[in-house]
Order: sequence, then structure tokens, then C-alpha cells
Amino acid sequence: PDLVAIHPYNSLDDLYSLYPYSPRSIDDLCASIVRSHRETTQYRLEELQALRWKLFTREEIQAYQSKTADEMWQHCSIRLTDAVQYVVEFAKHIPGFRLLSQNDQITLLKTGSMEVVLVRMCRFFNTENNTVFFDGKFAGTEVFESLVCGDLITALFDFARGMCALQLTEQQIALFSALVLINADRPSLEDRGRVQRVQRSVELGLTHILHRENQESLMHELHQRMAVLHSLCRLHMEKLRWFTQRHPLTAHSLFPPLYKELFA
Ligand code: CLR
Repeated sequence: PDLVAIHPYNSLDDLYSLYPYSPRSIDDLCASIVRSHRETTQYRLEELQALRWKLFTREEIQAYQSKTADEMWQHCSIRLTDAVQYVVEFAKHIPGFRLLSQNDQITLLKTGSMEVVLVRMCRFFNTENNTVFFDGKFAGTEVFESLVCGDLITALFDFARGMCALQLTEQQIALFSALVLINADRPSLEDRGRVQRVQRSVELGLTHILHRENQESLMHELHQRMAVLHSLCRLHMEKLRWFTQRHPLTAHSLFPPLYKELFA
């Protein structure tokens, strides 16, 4: 698709001409982010809704449980990398992102793409039976037993349940995802000021839609979730390091290159 046609900001000047923000351009900014989210979520909510009672059979669950840790880690890393790739696409269409230096874009993706995947996880979560969409069906925590990192899995499921409880709209999920990604506090950014300006525009966008829907109180909630996201991703990295030490061969030859690049 033609990038310039998709997002209306061709230069930082265009973006910064949003100051002072006229409602029209802030609506445009939100619309771009929402469109980018919609085009990169893999599944629409209606599709997921229709699938939400498709559960794994006992035999299928046993098959996952009898995989070796190696096999299951490899399998999950492929699924996660796939999801990360969609987040990279999403990022590229956040107004202002492509105008950051290549290094800063990579820094933001390295630190934030997994966090956005976890934000997105709430769309794929069924709170009625605590299952998540995985490999075409809904899976409970027991499906991931062979990974031997029950604490991480439980923490991820808890986080998804908590996010579901907020009952965010697709718009709110889109803007929140953008804010998680465009974070000027990430270590080793080259041009923090520039990231900060993009961050402020996204922040204004989120504030704007929350205000319009009379849900300003959500902002505080969302800021708290950001701290939880940090700790979840730290836990993921720890588990990955532990796994890499025990199974260097799988980690080096079987993990997808992007997964290694981002997390290893
Ligand atoms: C999250 C939202 C994405 C699509 C997607 C793809 C892969 C899924 C992931 C979602 C949720 C979490 C998930 C993952 C595959 C494996 C992982 C089910 C639905 C589980 C929790 C296991 C994680 C184990 C690693 C940390 C080793 O748009």
C-alpha cells in the first residue's frame, strides 16, 4: 500500500504543526493510529467472538503437554514472533514513527513490541473460561505446561484478565498500544526530544478520545498497566535467558531470527 496515502504526515513539520492542536488534526492522528491498529490485528473482534468456544480437546492438550520444553519453546517463539511482526507494521504507520532515526525505531521496537503483543492479548482472551487464542483454538494455562514457566504463564493470563476488565474499545486499545511503543523513557535513545514530541502527540490523542467518551479515569489505570507490562517483559527475558542456557542449541538454531534479534 502507498504509505504516503495511508498516513497524512509526511514530515515532522507536518506533525508538529499540530501545535496548538486543532480538534481536526487530533482526530486525524487518532484515525491514523486506529486504522493502523485495525489493519494489523490479524483477527477482527467479530471473528474472535465467533471462535471463542472452540476449545482444545483433552487429546490435543495432552499432545501439547507431551512436547519437550525445546519443541514447545520453539513453537511459542514462532507464534510470538509472528505477532511481533504485525506490531512492527502497526508501528510504521504511527504518525511520526518513521521520521525517527532508524536506531531509535529499533530501540523502541526492541523494548516495546512484546509489550504491545501483551496489550493485544486481551482481544484474544476469553475471561469466561480463562483461555487465550493459540494455534486456531482457545487454550488454558495447562496447554503451556511443558514450557516449565508456570509463573510467567499465570502472570500473562492475569494481566490479560485485568486488561479485559477495563473493557477498552478498539480505539482505546489502538491509542494505548501506540503510547506503549512511543516511550521517550526507554534507555539508549539517540534523539529523546524527538521521541518525546511524538509521544506527546499520541498522549494528546489518547486523552482526547478518553475525554470524548467521558472516561478520563482510565488514564490512571492505563499508566499503572504500563508498569506491569515492564515487569512482565523483564520476566519473559529472564525465562528466555534461563532457557537459552539450558538449551543453547534450540535457542541458537531454532528460534526465529527476529525473536533472537529482539530478545536474545
Ligand atoms: C497475543 C496477541 C497477538 C496474537 C498472539 C499471538 C501469539 C500468542 C499471543 C497472542 C498471546 C500469548 C501466547 C502467544 C503464543 C504463546 C503465548 C498464547 C494471542 C503463551 C502465553 C506462551 C508464552 C510463552 C513464552 C513467553 C515462552 O496479536
